[in-house]
Amino acid sequence: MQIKTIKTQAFSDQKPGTSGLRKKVSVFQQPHYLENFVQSIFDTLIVPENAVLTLGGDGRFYNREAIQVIIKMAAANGFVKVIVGQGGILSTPAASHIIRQHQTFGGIILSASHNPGGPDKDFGIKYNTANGGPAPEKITEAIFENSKVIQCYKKAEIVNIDLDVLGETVLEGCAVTIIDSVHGYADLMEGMFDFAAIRALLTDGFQFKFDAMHAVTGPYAKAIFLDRLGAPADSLMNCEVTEDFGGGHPDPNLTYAHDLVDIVYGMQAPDFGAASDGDGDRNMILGKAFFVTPSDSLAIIAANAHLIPAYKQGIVGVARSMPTSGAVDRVAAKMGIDCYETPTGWKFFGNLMDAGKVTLCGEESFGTGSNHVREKDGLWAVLCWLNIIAVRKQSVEKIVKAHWAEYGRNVYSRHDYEAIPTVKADRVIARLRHQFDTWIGQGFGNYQVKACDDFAYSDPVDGSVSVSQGIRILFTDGSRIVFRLSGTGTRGATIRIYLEAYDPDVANHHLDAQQALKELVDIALRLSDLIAITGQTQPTVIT
Ligand code: VG1
Ligand code: CO
Repeated sequence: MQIKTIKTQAFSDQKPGTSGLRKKVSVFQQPHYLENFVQSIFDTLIVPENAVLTLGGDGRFYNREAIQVIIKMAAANGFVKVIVGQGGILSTPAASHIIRQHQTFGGIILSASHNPGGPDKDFGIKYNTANGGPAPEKITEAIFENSKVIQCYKKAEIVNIDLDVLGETVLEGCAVTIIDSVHGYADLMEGMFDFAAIRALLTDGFQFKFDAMHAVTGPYAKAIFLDRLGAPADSLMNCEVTEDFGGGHPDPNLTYAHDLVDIVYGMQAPDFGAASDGDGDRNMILGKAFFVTPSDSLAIIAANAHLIPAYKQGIVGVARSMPTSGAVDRVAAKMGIDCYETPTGWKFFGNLMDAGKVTLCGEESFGTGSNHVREKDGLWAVLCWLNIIAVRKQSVEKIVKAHWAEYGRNVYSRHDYEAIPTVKADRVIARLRHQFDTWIGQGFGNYQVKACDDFAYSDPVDGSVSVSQGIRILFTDGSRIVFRLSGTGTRGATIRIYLEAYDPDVANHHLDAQQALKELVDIALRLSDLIAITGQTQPTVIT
């Protein structure tokens, strides 16, 4: 195999964010841009002999081109084999599973997740390690350092691989294997859940609707819900993967999954609705005209996990990202298991799962998962709910309200202010950081501040410390306001305000979350001075 060493110049903007490097497609299309980042990944790793790489993406625009480039670079950088999902397709959880199942050295996942796709939209790339999870911060930081000093990259002079034909192409020194993108993952799911009970539910009049949002879970949903579970074909919507995700924003929340939301809140509402995001790791769970917050979903799955075959022996512990509501903490306390609070991003859960400290984990951003892989997993969450419903034979709303009655309700919402000029967003955060000490002990309306900090996390497994993970204002009644800057946006900066009010009283449970949180919103805006600094009077997205 001929290997070409190509001279290049460093780009200064290749710092991986919460979940890899995300940029506009046009940025990735600059000469050497993708190659530089991929070489920076490989330069960070000590690739052993016989190393195998897993490779796939969510099918968005530029996926196929990037895969051809990465195959050539992996071959030139000493990988003896690259396992690629057919058509270049692998959902993020499926890629995590393949890394683990085939014990590959690592994997490269091409996705900008819930960000829109298309020639003038977003693309992304991230590296996952041998445990199947996103590379930890020390690796992503090393990749960034390498990207700043890179001078050349290596590419094998080989022909493009036909990504659509299953099987192995043996090139001199490196084999490329195209595998079925869905099969192994569907087997994993079938082994974890009570498919017979779910099949009985779905074929017995229970109305189910799943929206793949024109993104990667389409083929997975067909294989699992139609072929293996016998759901009627019209249970699925938007299940053809297109390079621009149907021109939509593949983010499963009440704002962007409007096709599904209209149905679930309409005259012919099904019993259960669910959606997943661009790369298949997020999920939204809905009942008949009823929305389940992701934080509640995590808590309810934890409380009912014993009903699912994979967890019938119980769960060892749970973890949630810091901004995620404390609903799961209450379940853990009652079960007498540990609950960990980590910074935002799935990479922080990996160590806890590898060390056997947690079984389930989740984030308020529509991410839920378990130790079956090392990524959040949208379809897995949907199957959890279907399995729980099949056993409990109750509606989504009934299950949630019974949960609130038992544990109290953590009323929750996130307000996002997107596309703010970076300097202004930084000013909002800097101001908060500067002032929060003075608020401790002060009263604001019905709320009194107990503590404030800038969240820092010390990993209980490897001792690594991550600082500046979000400003927390904690009130004496258990309510919270959290401010954080997004690490996944590609346009300016995004300020996220996370609002949580603990409500122990069942009588208030009919309350609309936005109403219940109104006073906290006012306090958040007042303390941050966000409107005056940014000029933005309303959040762009509320979830
Ligand atoms: C967002 C979410 C975070 C999630 C991350 C990646 O990050 O808030 O919880 O882990 O996206 O999810 P940020 O930094 O923009 O708040 V995905 O589905 O984009 O891989
Ligand atoms: Co995602």
